[in-house]
Amino acid sequence: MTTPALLPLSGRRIPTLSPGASSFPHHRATLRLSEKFILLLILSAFITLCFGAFFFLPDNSKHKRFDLGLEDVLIPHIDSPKEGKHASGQVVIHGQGAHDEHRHREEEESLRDKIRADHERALQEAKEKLRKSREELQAEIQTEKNKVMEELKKKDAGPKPLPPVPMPKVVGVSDGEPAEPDVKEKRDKIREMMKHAWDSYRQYGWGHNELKPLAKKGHSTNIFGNSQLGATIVDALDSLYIMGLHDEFKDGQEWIEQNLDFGVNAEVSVFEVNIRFIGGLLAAYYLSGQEMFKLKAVQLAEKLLPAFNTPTGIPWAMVNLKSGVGRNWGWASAGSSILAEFGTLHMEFVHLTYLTGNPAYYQKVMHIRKLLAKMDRPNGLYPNYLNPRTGRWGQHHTSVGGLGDSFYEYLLKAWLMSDKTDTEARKTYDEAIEAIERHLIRKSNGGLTFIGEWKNGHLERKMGHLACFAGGMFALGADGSPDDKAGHYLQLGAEIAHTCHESYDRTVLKLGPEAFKFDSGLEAVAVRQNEKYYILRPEVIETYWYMWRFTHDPKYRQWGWEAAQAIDKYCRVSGGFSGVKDVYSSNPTYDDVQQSFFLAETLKYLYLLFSSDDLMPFDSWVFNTEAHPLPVLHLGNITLPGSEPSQQ
Ligand code: DMJ
Repeated sequence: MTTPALLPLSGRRIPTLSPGASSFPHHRATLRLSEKFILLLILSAFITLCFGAFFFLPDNSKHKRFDLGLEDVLIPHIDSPKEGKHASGQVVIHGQGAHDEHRHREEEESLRDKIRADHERALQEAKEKLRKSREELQAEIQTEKNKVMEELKKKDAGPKPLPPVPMPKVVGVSDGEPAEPDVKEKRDKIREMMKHAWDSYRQYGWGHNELKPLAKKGHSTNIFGNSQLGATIVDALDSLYIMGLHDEFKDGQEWIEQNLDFGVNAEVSVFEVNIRFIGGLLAAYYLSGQEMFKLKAVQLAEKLLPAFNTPTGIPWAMVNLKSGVGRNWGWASAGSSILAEFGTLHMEFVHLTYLTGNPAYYQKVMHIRKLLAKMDRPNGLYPNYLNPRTGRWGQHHTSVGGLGDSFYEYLLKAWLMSDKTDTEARKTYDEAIEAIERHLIRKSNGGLTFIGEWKNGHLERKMGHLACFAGGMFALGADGSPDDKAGHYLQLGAEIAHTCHESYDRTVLKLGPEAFKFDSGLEAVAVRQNEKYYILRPEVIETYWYMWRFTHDPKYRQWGWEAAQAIDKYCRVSGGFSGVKDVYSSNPTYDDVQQSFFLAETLKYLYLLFSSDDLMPFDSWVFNTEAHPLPVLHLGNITLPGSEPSQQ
């Protein structure tokens, strides 16, 4: 048997004595050994106790150390004149006798309890907060999710239908074949020109915005951003329909259905997109009854709405279709928006509200009208520039041509389109036209009536091709004008038509220049080289058509035919139709652009000029500024959403 060694607390079993093993001679030695053993045992038990005491001290004592540390950090205010702090951070009580010491201990204890309670409460609150924020976060995520779902649902369902509003009666979409064979022949020729323009675009520029008829490829300008939105397809659709080119119409319809997507990263002109795309899609919808066109128009209109997010509600000229960020043209006076742009939204936007039941469109354009009505007008004239941030006019330039033109046109047409119930629009138009006549319209020495441009109190005796549309506008507005001036305005329309015809007739190509002067012995001719171009514009032919409808004077058909022949002779190329750079040159160069408005307007007006009046009659249809026909809204007792007095 080996002598048991005092084993450390290693867990090995301590050996015991066997009962039958003791005898006296060994007794003393045995006893001594036992005593030693017992002593060792007691000693080891004591050491164990000390160790245990160290490791198993009550929590409380550890907390005390921790609490003291916290006190140091959290409550420096426990310092008092009587108390100082030890370098270790422990509170040192300067002795004042046993009683004081006891009292201090009690105070300290209660202070600790308070701190502990505060601490626990703070912890609890923090936990609560964390738990609450998470919930809030979840709630926010849920709200976002719901919104997206709603949007998706809305998208799926398309625009909200407007149940009680009847579809306007689509009348007058007849063949319009003229009785006279020679007129029919001319009309057929116009249809053939349309087909050449369309087929060329179909072949060389399909899906692009416009066509380069000489290069035989697609073309686009900054008004459409760097996009391929098929502007020519949308702009041409209703002309194709009216001309009975149904296969071509179907082709365009299919392209729009499958390809026209407005979620593109393109900065477009709000005005151009409105008059060409929204106007074109709405007209295609009303003519064909195909819902798809309406849905596309509404999708696009939604993309334009962010342009109205300006301090005044006057929209930016351009908007990025994807981001919704808007801005103005860099060239516009003092960051201004342009009168003819923000003032040429009314017709389309009223129709959008009518068709969708969404008051937003109507409210946006009515807001513009109300804002303009409140502003001072120099000499009763509307300047072309208005700053959308400040709501102040920019340069005091007024024009019935570029930058001003269709603002006046839409005032009149808002009245006509409302079945003559929007008398506010009519009154605004009458007042504006009166001021224009007083300050801008003059007779040249040779007896030609022209519309000049007003620049800071000075009349520039120059008229743009664009201003030639006004002949048709004066004739269209004659009926209903104040003070029995219908005859006067019809006459004014005829005079403008005559002047504009002269601007064509005095050129070599028999096509009108971009701008012409009445100055220094000059009458209706362009002076500057950069004003001698003709880019397939419609305004002069547009006026011939209106004048024809109101007077049936054969000269208007004659003048229209002259223009059609000149276009066919000088602008036609194998890849479509091109603008020309100098109408005074017998050997003109081409600009190599087939503008989308050539198909939308120029050829449409020509076709209507050689059709009978029962095709698209004026009492049922109003043409937007891009010649897209929109039906007159016979609203009767229907109130447009958003037009209720409280919402205006
Ligand atoms: C067309 O886009 C519209 O008629 C617009 O109002 C101004 N001019 C162009 C064509 O010239």
